[in-house]
Amino acid sequence: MAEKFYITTPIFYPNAKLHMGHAYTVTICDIVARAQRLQGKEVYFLTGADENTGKILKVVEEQGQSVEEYLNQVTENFKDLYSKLNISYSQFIKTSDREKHWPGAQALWKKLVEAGDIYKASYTGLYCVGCETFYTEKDLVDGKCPVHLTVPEKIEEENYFFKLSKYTQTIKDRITSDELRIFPQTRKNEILALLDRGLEDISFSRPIKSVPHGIPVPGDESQVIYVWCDALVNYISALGYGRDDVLFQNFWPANVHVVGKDILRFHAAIWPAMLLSAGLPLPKNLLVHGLITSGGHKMSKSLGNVIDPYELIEEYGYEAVRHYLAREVSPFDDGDMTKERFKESYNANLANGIGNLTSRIMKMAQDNLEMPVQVTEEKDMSKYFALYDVYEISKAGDYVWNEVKALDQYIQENQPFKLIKTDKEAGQKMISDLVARLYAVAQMLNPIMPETSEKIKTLIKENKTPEVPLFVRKD
Ligand code: ME8
Repeated sequence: MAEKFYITTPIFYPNAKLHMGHAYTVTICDIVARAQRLQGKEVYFLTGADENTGKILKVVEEQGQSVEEYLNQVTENFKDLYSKLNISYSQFIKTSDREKHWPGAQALWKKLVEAGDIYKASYTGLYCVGCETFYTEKDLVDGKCPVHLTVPEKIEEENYFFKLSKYTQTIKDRITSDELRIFPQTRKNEILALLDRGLEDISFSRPIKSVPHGIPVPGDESQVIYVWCDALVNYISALGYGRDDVLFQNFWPANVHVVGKDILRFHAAIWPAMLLSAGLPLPKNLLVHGLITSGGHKMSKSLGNVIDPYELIEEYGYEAVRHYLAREVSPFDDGDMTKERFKESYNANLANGIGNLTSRIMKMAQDNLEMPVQVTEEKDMSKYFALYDVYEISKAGDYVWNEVKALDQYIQENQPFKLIKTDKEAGQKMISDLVARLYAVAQMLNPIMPETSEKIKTLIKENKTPEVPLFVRKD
């Protein structure tokens, strides 16, 4: 039976349009998913929307839509971007889905109760609805939420609390021992430092009036499950936890949750604690990527520097966007992106790089070989795929482009187009070898640029030069 591989993206909030940052997360997940499939694994790739948030209420009211209509529209928008980026997800989970998500969320809640980890308490706190998080005075900057720069709401209410503090040591042990492995090391250190300071119990429910479309707390209809508790459960509810758990049995624990560094604490502390409380295995890996900035600043509407993936897809094609995200943004650090840098990389790596190389080699092949080169699928690409196992996505991209460069250099130094005139047999052999190496490049390219990979393979199988260049230089 094929080895299983379960990978997830965060489920995104539906109150704003997806931008390049979201595109980054789903694209690197897709690249990892495709790399695993190529190695023969059975992959389950989950994504979705985090819908039970109070953030949407204002927008819904302004637009005069029902919550359901609004959410369905947003889902269509999310799916549209995923399809434009050729994201090979298995399921899109919506947390408003009463059939697929609610039973899991409520079943998990009951497990927390059974473990004695839920208790009622009065609470006074500062809540930022943008973050869906409580803050303390000392977290604030000039009295404002450090992320949204808005004054948080002062809340006084009776809530259900989760005994997060109880799990501090166990989580610390699991992370230290890499049973729950966190990539990169810097994020592992960051969460370990947080755990050293100790975790505090956390409010895990809200009054139903704050999120009327939220999931009711089992046994207390006046409260809804806190949106982060509800959202994290998506990773198992989507697999049927709490209803029909065939997929759950097959795919849990997740091989990797991919998240941005902004939500590290939720995934490396709160989620593991919930799983421990419910007696469930922890995910194996957490890939915590950095955030994409634009021209050195956080992307924001007011700065006018939000990079819209649609615009770049329209101008350069979606595979150019996948290429940029895979290669030019480190999966472990923040990465800056500008339209100028995008164009430079496109011209150097795609138009003048792989596009030009394919034309050069296939022109020589078409003109000088009587038959297509008999290529075989290279099975042993272990060195290349090993990079994906440790989420070195941009290094994997570089690995492919190093071979592109090596082929360019080989042609320049050995000039097969001249050799063929003086020694036909030797010239043909050299060109055939180049074609075979180009085929290996196409194979490696598959996770990053699946369509270009197929195009090159087809050209090789038909012994043809591309009728139009694969990538046209932009000026
Ligand atoms: O936090 N660069 O949703 P969200 C890179 N619903 N990635 C970015 C980014 C940027 N500039 N901006 C956003 C939530 N992201 C919760 C998640 S999961 C159970 C619930 C990506 O819509 C990145 O993956 O605010 C980040 O973690 C996520 O979007 C936050 O998305």
